[in-house]
Amino acid sequence: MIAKTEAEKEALAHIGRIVAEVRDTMIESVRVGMTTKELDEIGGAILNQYGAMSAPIVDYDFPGYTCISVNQTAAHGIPSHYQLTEGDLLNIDVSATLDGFYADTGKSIVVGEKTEPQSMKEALCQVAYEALMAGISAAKPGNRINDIGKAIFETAKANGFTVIMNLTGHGIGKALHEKPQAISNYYCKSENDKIVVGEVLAIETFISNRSNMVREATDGWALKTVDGGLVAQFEHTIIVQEEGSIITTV
Ligand code: M2C
Ligand code: CO
Ligand code: CO
Repeated sequence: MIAKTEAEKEALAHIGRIVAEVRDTMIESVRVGMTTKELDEIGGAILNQYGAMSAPIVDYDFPGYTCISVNQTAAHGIPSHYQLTEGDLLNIDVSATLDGFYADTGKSIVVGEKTEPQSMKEALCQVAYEALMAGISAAKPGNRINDIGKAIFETAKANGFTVIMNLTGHGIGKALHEKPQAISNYYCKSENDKIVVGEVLAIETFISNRSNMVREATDGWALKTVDGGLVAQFEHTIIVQEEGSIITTV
Protein backbone atom coordinates (compact mmCIF):
# COMPACT_ATOMS: atom_id res chain seq x y z
CA MET A 1 0.00 0.00 0.00
CA ILE A 2 0.94 3.63 -0.27
CA ALA A 3 0.43 5.24 3.16
CA LYS A 4 -0.74 8.80 2.63
CA THR A 5 -2.31 10.00 5.87
CA GLU A 6 -0.93 10.33 9.39
CA ALA A 7 -3.74 8.03 10.57
CA GLU A 8 -2.60 5.28 8.18
CA LYS A 9 1.02 5.70 9.24
CA GLU A 10 0.06 5.56 12.94
CA ALA A 11 -2.02 2.39 12.40
CA LEU A 12 0.91 0.74 10.58
CA ALA A 13 3.28 1.83 13.35
CA HIS A 14 0.91 0.41 16.00
CA ILE A 15 0.81 -3.12 14.57
CA GLY A 16 4.54 -2.75 13.83
CA ARG A 17 5.30 -2.15 17.52
CA ILE A 18 3.17 -5.16 18.48
CA VAL A 19 4.95 -7.63 16.18
CA ALA A 20 8.30 -6.21 17.32
CA GLU A 21 7.35 -6.87 20.97
CA VAL A 22 6.22 -10.40 20.09
CA ARG A 23 9.50 -11.05 18.20
CA ASP A 24 11.69 -9.72 21.03
CA THR A 25 9.76 -11.50 23.80
CA MET A 26 9.92 -14.80 21.93
CA ILE A 27 13.67 -14.35 21.32
CA GLU A 28 14.25 -13.58 25.05
CA SER A 29 12.21 -16.65 26.01
CA VAL A 30 14.31 -19.11 24.00
CA ARG A 31 15.79 -21.91 26.15
CA VAL A 32 17.54 -25.14 25.24
CA GLY A 33 15.01 -27.99 25.49
CA MET A 34 11.87 -25.94 24.90
CA THR A 35 9.70 -26.86 21.94
CA THR A 36 9.03 -24.48 19.08
CA LYS A 37 5.31 -24.90 19.82
CA GLU A 38 5.86 -23.59 23.39
CA LEU A 39 7.67 -20.60 21.90
CA ASP A 40 4.81 -20.01 19.44
CA GLU A 41 2.24 -20.06 22.29
CA ILE A 42 4.16 -17.20 23.98
CA GLY A 43 3.86 -15.14 20.79
CA GLY A 44 0.20 -16.04 20.26
CA ALA A 45 -0.69 -14.94 23.82
CA ILE A 46 0.82 -11.47 23.29
CA LEU A 47 -0.97 -10.99 19.96
CA ASN A 48 -4.18 -11.96 21.73
CA GLN A 49 -3.61 -9.44 24.55
CA TYR A 50 -3.48 -6.64 21.97
CA GLY A 51 -6.47 -7.96 19.99
CA ALA A 52 -4.15 -8.54 17.02
CA MET A 53 -4.40 -11.61 14.81
CA SER A 54 -1.70 -13.77 13.31
CA ALA A 55 -1.38 -12.90 9.61
CA PRO A 56 -0.26 -16.42 8.60
CA ILE A 57 -3.48 -17.77 10.17
CA VAL A 58 -5.80 -15.05 8.79
CA ASP A 59 -4.33 -14.88 5.27
CA TYR A 60 -3.07 -18.46 4.73
CA ASP A 61 -4.59 -20.76 7.37
CA PHE A 62 -1.03 -21.53 8.58
CA PRO A 63 -0.82 -24.07 11.47
CA GLY A 64 0.80 -21.71 14.01
CA TYR A 65 0.71 -18.08 15.21
CA THR A 66 4.25 -17.47 13.99
CA CYS A 67 6.72 -19.18 11.67
CA ILE A 68 9.62 -20.83 13.52
CA SER A 69 12.35 -22.17 11.28
CA VAL A 70 15.46 -24.08 12.40
CA ASN A 71 18.80 -24.64 10.60
CA GLN A 72 18.19 -25.74 6.98
CA THR A 73 14.60 -24.46 7.07
CA ALA A 74 14.70 -20.88 5.78
CA ALA A 75 11.03 -19.96 6.27
CA HIS A 76 7.50 -21.17 7.05
CA GLY A 77 8.64 -23.61 9.75
CA ILE A 78 5.57 -25.01 11.54
CA PRO A 79 5.73 -24.74 15.37
CA SER A 80 6.11 -28.32 16.57
CA HIS A 81 7.28 -30.68 19.29
CA TYR A 82 10.89 -30.21 18.12
CA GLN A 83 13.05 -29.34 21.16
CA LEU A 84 15.56 -26.55 20.61
CA THR A 85 19.19 -27.66 20.90
CA GLU A 86 22.37 -25.75 21.77
CA GLY A 87 23.80 -24.29 18.56
CA ASP A 88 20.58 -24.41 16.50
CA LEU A 89 20.22 -21.54 14.03
CA LEU A 90 16.70 -20.34 14.91
CA ASN A 91 14.47 -17.93 13.00
CA ILE A 92 11.30 -16.38 14.35
CA ASP A 93 9.07 -14.61 11.82
CA VAL A 94 6.12 -12.68 13.25
CA SER A 95 3.43 -11.08 11.12
CA ALA A 96 0.05 -9.85 12.31
CA THR A 97 -2.94 -7.64 11.59
CA LEU A 98 -4.93 -5.13 13.65
CA ASP A 99 -7.74 -2.84 12.43
CA GLY A 100 -7.02 -3.92 8.83
CA PHE A 101 -3.30 -2.98 8.86
CA TYR A 102 -0.37 -5.41 8.72
CA ALA A 103 3.28 -5.68 9.83
CA ASP A 104 5.91 -8.39 9.29
CA THR A 105 9.26 -8.90 11.03
CA GLY A 106 11.86 -11.61 11.55
CA LYS A 107 15.08 -12.31 13.40
CA SER A 108 17.59 -15.17 13.56
CA ILE A 109 19.74 -16.19 16.53
CA VAL A 110 21.98 -19.04 17.60
CA VAL A 111 20.39 -21.01 20.47
CA GLY A 112 22.31 -21.28 23.77
CA GLU A 113 25.57 -19.92 25.11
CA LYS A 114 27.83 -17.92 22.78
CA THR A 115 30.73 -19.98 21.50
CA GLU A 116 34.26 -18.62 21.06
CA PRO A 117 35.30 -16.52 19.07
CA GLN A 118 32.55 -15.98 16.44
CA SER A 119 30.89 -19.02 14.91
CA MET A 120 29.83 -19.21 11.26
CA LYS A 121 26.16 -19.25 12.38
CA GLU A 122 26.62 -16.05 14.38
CA ALA A 123 28.33 -14.46 11.36
CA LEU A 124 25.36 -15.48 9.19
CA CYS A 125 23.00 -13.68 11.61
CA GLN A 126 25.20 -10.57 11.72
CA VAL A 127 25.50 -10.40 7.92
CA ALA A 128 21.75 -11.05 7.40
CA TYR A 129 21.08 -8.07 9.72
CA GLU A 130 23.65 -5.83 7.99
CA ALA A 131 22.21 -6.80 4.58
CA LEU A 132 18.72 -5.84 5.82
CA MET A 133 19.97 -2.42 6.92
CA ALA A 134 21.74 -1.95 3.55
CA GLY A 135 18.49 -2.89 1.77
CA ILE A 136 16.51 -0.42 3.90
CA SER A 137 19.03 2.35 3.07
CA ALA A 138 18.54 1.61 -0.66
CA ALA A 139 14.73 1.93 -0.33
CA LYS A 140 14.66 5.64 -1.24
CA PRO A 141 12.09 7.45 -3.38
CA GLY A 142 13.33 7.52 -6.98
CA ASN A 143 15.44 4.37 -6.55
CA ARG A 144 14.07 1.13 -8.02
CA ILE A 145 12.96 -2.01 -6.19
CA ASN A 146 15.97 -3.89 -7.59
CA ASP A 147 18.34 -1.41 -5.89
CA ILE A 148 17.25 -3.07 -2.63
CA GLY A 149 18.21 -6.54 -3.90
CA LYS A 150 21.52 -5.22 -5.21
CA ALA A 151 22.45 -3.82 -1.77
CA ILE A 152 21.46 -7.08 -0.03
CA PHE A 153 23.44 -9.21 -2.49
CA GLU A 154 26.56 -7.06 -2.27
CA THR A 155 26.55 -7.29 1.54
CA ALA A 156 26.23 -11.09 1.43
CA LYS A 157 28.93 -11.46 -1.24
CA ALA A 158 31.40 -9.15 0.53
CA ASN A 159 31.17 -11.46 3.55
CA GLY A 160 31.56 -14.71 1.60
CA PHE A 161 27.91 -15.75 1.87
CA THR A 162 25.15 -16.53 -0.66
CA VAL A 163 21.54 -15.37 -0.94
CA ILE A 164 18.44 -17.51 -1.42
CA MET A 165 17.20 -16.54 -4.86
CA ASN A 166 13.66 -17.94 -4.63
CA LEU A 167 12.67 -16.20 -1.37
CA THR A 168 11.83 -12.50 -1.38
CA GLY A 169 10.48 -9.49 0.48
CA HIS A 170 7.21 -7.91 -0.62
CA GLY A 171 4.78 -5.03 -0.42
CA ILE A 172 2.52 -5.04 2.66
CA GLY A 173 -0.10 -2.84 4.36
CA LYS A 174 -3.73 -3.90 3.96
CA ALA A 175 -2.73 -7.56 3.41
CA LEU A 176 0.41 -9.54 4.34
CA HIS A 177 1.64 -9.89 0.77
CA GLU A 178 0.88 -7.04 -1.64
CA LYS A 179 2.47 -5.42 -4.69
CA PRO A 180 5.34 -5.29 -5.32
CA GLN A 181 5.02 -9.09 -5.23
CA ALA A 182 8.77 -9.70 -4.98
CA ILE A 183 11.78 -7.85 -3.60
CA SER A 184 14.59 -10.27 -4.42
CA ASN A 185 17.85 -10.60 -2.50
CA TYR A 186 19.80 -9.90 -5.74
CA TYR A 187 19.58 -7.45 -8.66
CA CYS A 188 16.58 -8.74 -10.59
CA LYS A 189 16.23 -6.83 -13.86
CA SER A 190 12.43 -7.04 -14.02
CA GLU A 191 11.95 -5.58 -10.50
CA ASN A 192 12.34 -2.11 -11.96
CA ASP A 193 9.38 -0.21 -10.46
CA LYS A 194 10.34 3.16 -8.97
CA ILE A 195 10.03 3.34 -5.20
CA VAL A 196 7.58 6.07 -4.15
CA VAL A 197 6.97 8.12 -0.98
CA GLY A 198 4.58 6.32 1.39
CA GLU A 199 5.24 2.87 -0.10
CA VAL A 200 5.03 0.17 2.58
CA LEU A 201 7.56 -2.62 2.11
CA ALA A 202 8.56 -5.74 4.02
CA ILE A 203 12.25 -6.13 3.28
CA GLU A 204 13.67 -9.52 4.21
CA THR A 205 17.10 -11.06 3.80
CA PHE A 206 17.80 -14.77 3.39
CA ILE A 207 21.55 -15.30 3.76
CA SER A 208 23.20 -18.71 3.53
CA ASN A 209 26.62 -20.27 4.02
CA ARG A 210 26.26 -22.02 0.63
CA SER A 211 22.70 -22.39 -0.68
CA ASN A 212 20.88 -20.46 -3.42
CA MET A 213 17.52 -22.24 -3.48
CA VAL A 214 14.87 -23.67 -1.17
CA ARG A 215 12.04 -26.09 -1.85
CA GLU A 216 8.86 -26.99 0.01
CA ALA A 217 9.07 -29.88 2.47
CA THR A 218 6.55 -32.73 2.55
CA ASP A 219 4.57 -30.97 5.32
CA GLY A 220 3.44 -28.52 2.61
CA TRP A 221 4.92 -25.49 4.42
CA ALA A 222 8.57 -25.56 5.49
CA LEU A 223 10.95 -24.11 2.89
CA LYS A 224 14.27 -25.96 3.17
CA THR A 225 17.56 -25.55 1.35
CA VAL A 226 18.01 -28.10 -1.43
CA ASP A 227 21.64 -28.83 -0.50
CA GLY A 228 21.65 -28.68 3.30
CA GLY A 229 22.97 -25.11 3.67
CA LEU A 230 22.02 -23.00 6.69
CA VAL A 231 19.97 -19.77 6.38
CA ALA A 232 19.60 -16.65 8.56
CA GLN A 233 16.69 -14.24 7.97
CA PHE A 234 15.98 -10.71 9.20
CA GLU A 235 12.93 -8.66 8.23
CA HIS A 236 11.49 -5.20 8.91
CA THR A 237 8.39 -3.42 7.62
CA ILE A 238 9.12 0.14 6.47
CA ILE A 239 7.23 3.19 5.22
CA VAL A 240 9.33 4.98 2.60
CA GLN A 241 9.73 8.70 3.28
CA GLU A 242 11.72 11.48 1.59
CA GLU A 243 13.74 12.08 4.76
CA GLY A 244 14.46 8.35 5.40
CA SER A 245 12.15 5.38 5.94
CA ILE A 246 10.10 4.82 9.07
CA ILE A 247 10.83 1.30 10.36
CA THR A 248 7.50 0.25 11.91
CA THR A 249 8.80 -3.00 13.45
CA VAL A 250 11.13 -1.58 16.12
O1 M2C B 1 6.39 -12.85 4.36
C1 M2C B 1 7.18 -13.80 5.01
O2 M2C B 1 8.18 -13.07 5.62
C2 M2C B 1 6.36 -14.51 6.12
C3 M2C B 1 5.10 -15.14 5.57
C4 M2C B 1 4.35 -15.94 6.58
S1 M2C B 1 2.84 -16.69 5.88
C5 M2C B 1 3.01 -18.34 6.24
N1 M2C B 1 6.05 -13.55 7.14
C6 M2C B 1 7.71 -14.79 3.98
C7 M2C B 1 8.77 -15.58 4.23
C8 M2C B 1 9.21 -16.44 3.25
C9 M2C B 1 8.61 -16.51 2.07
C10 M2C B 1 7.55 -15.68 1.87
N2 M2C B 1 7.12 -14.85 2.80
CO1 CO C 1 7.89 -12.44 7.58
CO1 CO D 1 7.57 -11.06 4.78
